[in-house]
Amino acid sequence: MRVDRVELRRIFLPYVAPFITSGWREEGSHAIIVRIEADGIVAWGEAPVGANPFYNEENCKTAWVIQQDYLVPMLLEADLNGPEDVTPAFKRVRGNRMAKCGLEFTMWDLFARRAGRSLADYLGGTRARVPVGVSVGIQKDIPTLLKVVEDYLSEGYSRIKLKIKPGWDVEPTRAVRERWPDLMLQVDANSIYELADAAHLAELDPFNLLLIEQPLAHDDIFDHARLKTQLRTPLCLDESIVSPDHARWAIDLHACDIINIKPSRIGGLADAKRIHDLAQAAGIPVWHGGMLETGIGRAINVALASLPNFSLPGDISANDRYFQRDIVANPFTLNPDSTLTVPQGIGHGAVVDEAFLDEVTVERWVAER
Ligand code: OSB
Ligand code: MG
Repeated sequence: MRVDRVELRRIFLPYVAPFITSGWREEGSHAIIVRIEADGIVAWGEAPVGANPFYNEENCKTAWVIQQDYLVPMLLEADLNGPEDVTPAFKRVRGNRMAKCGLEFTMWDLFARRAGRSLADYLGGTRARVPVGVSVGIQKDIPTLLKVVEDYLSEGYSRIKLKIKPGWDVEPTRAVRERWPDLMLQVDANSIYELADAAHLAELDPFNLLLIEQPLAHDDIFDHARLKTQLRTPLCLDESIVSPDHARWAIDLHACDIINIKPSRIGGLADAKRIHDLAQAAGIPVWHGGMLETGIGRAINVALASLPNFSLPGDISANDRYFQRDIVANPFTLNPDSTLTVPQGIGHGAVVDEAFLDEVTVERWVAER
């Protein structure tokens, strides 16, 4: 199959509240929204890039340039037999996985639609509902944090992740754990610590956390293997796992107990599925991370999270946790059991609100064959 037309949009869609981690603060989504036409079918996707290269090396401007100058021309040249052919077609472009994912996701939606199947079913999903939680950014003080967590729990979320950093780690985690002794609780450091901080990180061990996510450098595997021997809390990698090879290296080196899968970080759904499968074969649980996606990326994440080895709740909250108004007409709502329902319609199932998308579009670009 040949692609006929690709339309890219940079958007800005404000969050309900700024999102603050150990390394950055963002006020809204700077995602690139992708629309592709092929074989008379229209499909949509999203590259959930941010304003700054503080999570990984990319930002919304680098992804925009790489898509226009390299990836879209390569896609228009390619003859695709299925969505698995997209990543190989981009092979000459090193890295830039977020730029790649926006196009790759859209082609999965397109092929699923062509097959008349839901994306979840097309990917091999087995669940009708996926368990989810909330990732809580760094707050100004502990009373504020307790109030924010309490509000999410009263909305029905049953798992909370706390962003941590030096000076905001043991005490806030202790405060949340003391207030809710049975809560499913985990923490995420976004690469701010060093191996020399191992004894400090071990102070989190008494809090019965599900996991600690990415304490050390964004591109490290070796030191995480060292650190893991010094912690009782299960160690989870996010930033470090950018490909199936990285997952294999981390598993072989015993650098993690658990893997966070974000298909955007990995450059697409095909490689994300490979990581899911190899982790399952190795007995390593995975869970679905998030990049504060719009409703389009969120629907894609929900579809992937319906695969069988996603065994912990995902960072895939309902749309209203992120945006007052989203660019889709059918946002997810939280079920009382802290799950989201996997869409059963054709493709990923997100219905784009094109009029509102126009309102939040900052820049638009089109290429045709
Ligand atoms: O490290 O998991 C992360 C958001 C942006 C970039 C990195 C991360 C996050 C989150 C939010 O934790 C997860 C979500 O709710 O989308
Ligand atoms: Mg993370």
